[in-house]
Amino acid sequence: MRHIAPKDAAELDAVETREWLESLDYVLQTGGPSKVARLLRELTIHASESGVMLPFTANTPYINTIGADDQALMPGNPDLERRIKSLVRWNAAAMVVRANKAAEGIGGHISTFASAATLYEVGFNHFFRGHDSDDGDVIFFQGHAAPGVYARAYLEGRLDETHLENFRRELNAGGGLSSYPHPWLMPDFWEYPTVSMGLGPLMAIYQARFTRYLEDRGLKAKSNAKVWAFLGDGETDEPEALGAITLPAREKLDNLIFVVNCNLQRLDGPVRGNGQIIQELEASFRGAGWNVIKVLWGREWDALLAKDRDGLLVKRMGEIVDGQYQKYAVESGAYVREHFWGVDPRLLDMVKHLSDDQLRKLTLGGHDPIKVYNAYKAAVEHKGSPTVVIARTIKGYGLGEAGEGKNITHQQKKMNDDELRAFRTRFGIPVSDTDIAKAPFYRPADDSIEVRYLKERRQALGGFVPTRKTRSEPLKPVARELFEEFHKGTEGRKASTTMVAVRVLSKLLRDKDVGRLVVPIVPDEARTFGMEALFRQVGIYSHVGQLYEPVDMDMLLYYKEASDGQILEEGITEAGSMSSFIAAGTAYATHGVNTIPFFIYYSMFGFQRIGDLIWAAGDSRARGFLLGGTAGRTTLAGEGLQHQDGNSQLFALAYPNCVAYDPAFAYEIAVIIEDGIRRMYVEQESIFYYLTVMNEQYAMPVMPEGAADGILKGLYRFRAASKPGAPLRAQLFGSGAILPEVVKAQEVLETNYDVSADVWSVTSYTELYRDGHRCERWNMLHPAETPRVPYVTGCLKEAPGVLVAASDYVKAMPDSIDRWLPRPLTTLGTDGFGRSETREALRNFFEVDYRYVVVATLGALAREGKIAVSVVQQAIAALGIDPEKINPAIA
Ligand SMILES: Cc1ncc(C[n+]2csc(CCOP(=O)(O)OP(=O)(O)O)c2C)c(N)n1
Ligand SMILES: [Mg+2]
Repeated sequence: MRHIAPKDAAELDAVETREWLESLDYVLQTGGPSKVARLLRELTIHASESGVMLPFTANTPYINTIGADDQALMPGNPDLERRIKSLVRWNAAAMVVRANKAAEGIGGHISTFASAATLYEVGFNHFFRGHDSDDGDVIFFQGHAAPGVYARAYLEGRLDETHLENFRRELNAGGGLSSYPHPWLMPDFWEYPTVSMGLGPLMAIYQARFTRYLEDRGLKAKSNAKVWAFLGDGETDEPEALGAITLPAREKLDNLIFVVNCNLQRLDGPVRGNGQIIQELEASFRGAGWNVIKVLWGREWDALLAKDRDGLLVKRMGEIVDGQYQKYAVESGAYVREHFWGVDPRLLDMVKHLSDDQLRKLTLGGHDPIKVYNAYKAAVEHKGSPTVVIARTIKGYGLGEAGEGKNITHQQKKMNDDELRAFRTRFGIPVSDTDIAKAPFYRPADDSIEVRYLKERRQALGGFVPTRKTRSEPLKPVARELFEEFHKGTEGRKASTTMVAVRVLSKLLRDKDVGRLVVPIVPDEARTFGMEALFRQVGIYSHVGQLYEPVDMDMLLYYKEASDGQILEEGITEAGSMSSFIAAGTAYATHGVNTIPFFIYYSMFGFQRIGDLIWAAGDSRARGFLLGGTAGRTTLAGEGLQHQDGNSQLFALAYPNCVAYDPAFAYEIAVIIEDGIRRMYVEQESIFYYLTVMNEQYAMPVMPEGAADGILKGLYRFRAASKPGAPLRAQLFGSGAILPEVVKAQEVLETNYDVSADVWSVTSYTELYRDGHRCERWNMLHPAETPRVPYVTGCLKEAPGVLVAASDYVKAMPDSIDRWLPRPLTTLGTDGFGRSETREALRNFFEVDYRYVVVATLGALAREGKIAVSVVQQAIAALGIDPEKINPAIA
């Protein structure tokens, strides 16, 4: 074989490549893209049949997905839009700078919005539809970009200078602005909270899915509304951000658009200094089945790419790692020429007509309105799958020396006079040098062409965005008859509170008024909770219906999927289910539909696992019922440490608008749910409910006369002492499945120890605790007035004897009300890690069965000198308790 010099080989390669490319161009010109695609497919097959192993890649080259030739012209007035954008930029930055001048440490972010301004402004001027239109979009704004959204609302005349002045000073006179999107704090403005990174994109996915659900079930007219989620590239590190992206592709949610602002930086530094976040994201989203649109290069690059016949530039673009790209962003044009272009004389040649300054100013795709417009246009027109727009930007764009592209930029909250002046000049803001130090806000007059333009645009697009308001009418109360069967008890038949809750749910689903509004949500656990009858009764929601014959078709309760199915069977994702809960629980505002979600799940995987989403539900003013199933540390037998929940009631206490109950009996559940629907959907309170329900079966008693009020307040006397005048007295508190143990203890105390006890059902320590503090606070602030008496104090003030509480949750629950009781409370609870064991063994281990209630009561009586210590010792022995057993709290 003839020896070929390496140089010749390279040239041959180049010639060969060019020939292939020219052939391809010919096919493209004569046959069009589909023919090219077919040929490439054939080639791939042929190559692999011939033993060629093609490396897998889910990536396309490091260039814009939409080529310059395929671009549409941008409507509107680009110059005016640029001017408006500059004003938004200025006011957003001024807001943060001023907040940090007035009060040290108040914080705020300039750089996030600076990088995303074009991404938002193109949306505001051309795409985001307000709720006044039938197609109102739902937009999840990146939390740290909030200053930009406020700045725009200021130009729109929706916020005034006082608001901006009080950014991050929500308690200041005149009204302030919350740091981030919080519907709880700004209920007329923000729709959804996003600042806990990762939750926005996740909630957006389920919001898009829930919109489809409403449409498919006929609860809302079909529309073209979109759900937009804006997120940071660093944010995609959060498992929640990308963890559910297969769902919208599977469900073909073309009403969902993600926009990832790839400024290549997170808080501390580069997102993927040694890699390329854009390519990584592209591969993930393409792999998941999304329509991916990369917007990497601004219009100035089009001409350069057109010259790139041999693909040298594209290759060079694709081989630079992000840390290096960030370096180019902060360096001079000469540096970029030498280091980026200088690797190949042919590349250098391409840019020889550009000055260093021009070279430095070549814009990126995410800063070019035409590129962004085309990406969004393609996204909203795309059918059959969700779209992600991956836009490349520079963090702190426009800040120059104050932080553009620098690692510190995320934290930059201040700008000195020089930096402000430079920023002003760059964006042409009419603020004089003398005023610059004050960083004044600037809004053109109402009849200025800028303000008129932006208002016209918003009007054409269906009103201001974001705007939150309640768009539904209050419901009528659910008819009392529905709940009455539960007040009567089960006449000795055993049932669990889970069975009762599911029966209430099933009856609600049949109700002619609220039935269709009920949204059962379950993460692959319906059978665990005995809900499988609902599969058939109302069907499992699936947009496409059921494309297969279910294996259990011949059974009564077969697995029925239907496009108008009502159950959201989410699969094994509590986070996804909770996001559905948020979508359904806020539909009264977002969609004008009063859907009532019931999300039932393994209680341990609720607050403990997805507490941040539950917090977001509270912030979002979501309504509905969370049902923590298989709850109770000792009630759930067998499952062990990871499953047995003795914590969730404690966690729930910290969620301000979560009303939590640990009910024991059927009628308690019925009373709570009936009242919950009334408070949330009739009275329109911004609260949601948490009920723990158990799988232990026991007979459900008849509701005692007049118990309803106490059930709701958190405490009522379930069974009075049979000998109220007895010398030895006690008050026993029990909750949930531990209440029957307490009732048993009452009997043993009476029979064997002559102690006569009242038994109280504590349905909610949380409610008692809140009421106690409410009264105390009022008393503190009104010292001259008759003190208010906490409900629990009022109930117990005359009650004689020692006080003992037992619950299946941590001891902190009963302890939380101790201060409002007439005497100290002896507490039994389940602090510690669970165990795989029988219920009986668990209750012995955690010291919460009737025997411990007896011993605790006797011990308290002994401490008061009412009985001899030896009686307690004898009881310990007689009841088979080992006083030297290990302490479950630390075992
Ligand atoms: C769950 C969570 N963890 C941490 C933070 C703190 N945090 C706020 S912004 C930020 C960096 C954001 O980077 P990126 O997502 O790339 O957004 P950018 O500002 O660059 O647009 C971090 C870590 C947070 N808000 N939420
Ligand atoms: Mg970033």
